[in-house]
Amino acid sequence: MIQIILGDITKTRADAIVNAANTSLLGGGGVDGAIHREAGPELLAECRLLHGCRTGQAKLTKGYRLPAKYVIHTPGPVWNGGGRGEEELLKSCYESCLSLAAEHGCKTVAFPSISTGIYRFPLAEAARIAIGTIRAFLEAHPEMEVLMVCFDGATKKHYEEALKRAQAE
Ligand code: AR6
Repeated sequence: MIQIILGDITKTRADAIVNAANTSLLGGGGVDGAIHREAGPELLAECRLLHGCRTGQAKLTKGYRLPAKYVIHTPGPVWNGGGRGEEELLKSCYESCLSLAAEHGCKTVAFPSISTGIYRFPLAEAARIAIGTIRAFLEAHPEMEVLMVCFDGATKKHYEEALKRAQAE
């Protein structure tokens, strides 16, 4: 099942929350900054041991002071006009995070809107890719539940619209 909610992912009770990170995995602004702030310094200490992550891939840490058990860190693609593999890379972020969550026995996984903030990925396009990829994964893993945690109303609207369209197909 996919649920789309308005909220702050650092407060979300899920087995795993996803961090829209950068390839250093050493923190940053946006949701990444908020997750590190709430999780506490132990998160950064564990991230230092991971030696970064490639765009479109994912790595897992504990959640420390967060309500979530795990944080799955994934660097999304920076939008550069769409001709640099952005779509495939964004799809790969969602797939990599969901596979890692399943491997660790997570039943509930919460995602932020990867790449649509500082990385400027167009929202409608990103929502379509995210929803399509999550739905395909859930067909093979019906026991899992995915929450899309949107930080603002415009983002939520785009994900709801993408879900409605996918369900109508
Ligand atoms: N809960 C849920 N969503 C949030 C929260 C929150 N607490 N805070 C922000 N968002 P962004 P990106 C939303 O910029 O585009 C960092 O510096 C935000 O409104 O966080 O993938 C990293 O280190 C937007 O809808 O991530 C990278 O360098 C969405 O999360 C870079 O930013 C993603 O926005 C990654 O950029």
